[in-house]
Amino acid sequence: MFMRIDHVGIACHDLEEKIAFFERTFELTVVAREVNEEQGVKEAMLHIADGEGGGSYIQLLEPLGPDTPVGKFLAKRGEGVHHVAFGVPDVTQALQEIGGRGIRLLDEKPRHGSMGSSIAFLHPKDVGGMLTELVQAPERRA
Ligand code: V0V
Ligand code: CO
Repeated sequence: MFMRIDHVGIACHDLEEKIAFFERTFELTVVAREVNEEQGVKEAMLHIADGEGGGSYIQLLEPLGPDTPVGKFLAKRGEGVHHVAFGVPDVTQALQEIGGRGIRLLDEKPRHGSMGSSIAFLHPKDVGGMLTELVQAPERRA
């Protein structure tokens, strides 16, 4: 079901400051930036590697406000790992299969994610305390 780890999401107060830290400390490069109103974040993807089915990234997340998933997380827990995202070939099918195994789905259907992907989240309480995201890469156009 999981093809790879697509990204690890890290919650931070100041996106620009964290990007600069990751660039100078780990020599990573930002390959995409987006404001995602629906998810309540301003985010940046830093490229790690390319593999079969897509790349892997660090995703830095700054909340658009306190009453958003990442805003609440920062207030409660402070900066740090917010979620782990797994690459799947078909996010709709993966949701059906995982939901059928009794895991609570935070999204019944896929939503818009970084770099044109389709994403959906699983409840952290049902996955050993880890907020889990499923990512389907966008269709490649010839
Ligand atoms: C909350 N909890 C977490 C957690 N956030 N546990 C692990 N990791 C997290 N990130 C725990 C929390 O401590 C509570 O446990 C319990 O879950 C319920 O949390 P809550 O504070 O009562 O509820 P909320 O309102 O904070 O909601 C939490 C959930 C929410 C996870 C339901 O954040 C959500 O729907 N997230 C999915 C969307 C999202 O995170 N979007 C931002 C990334 P205790 O204290 O009761 O034990 S967007 C993104 O990744 C994009 C765009 C992309 O990849 O392209
Ligand atoms: Co993510």
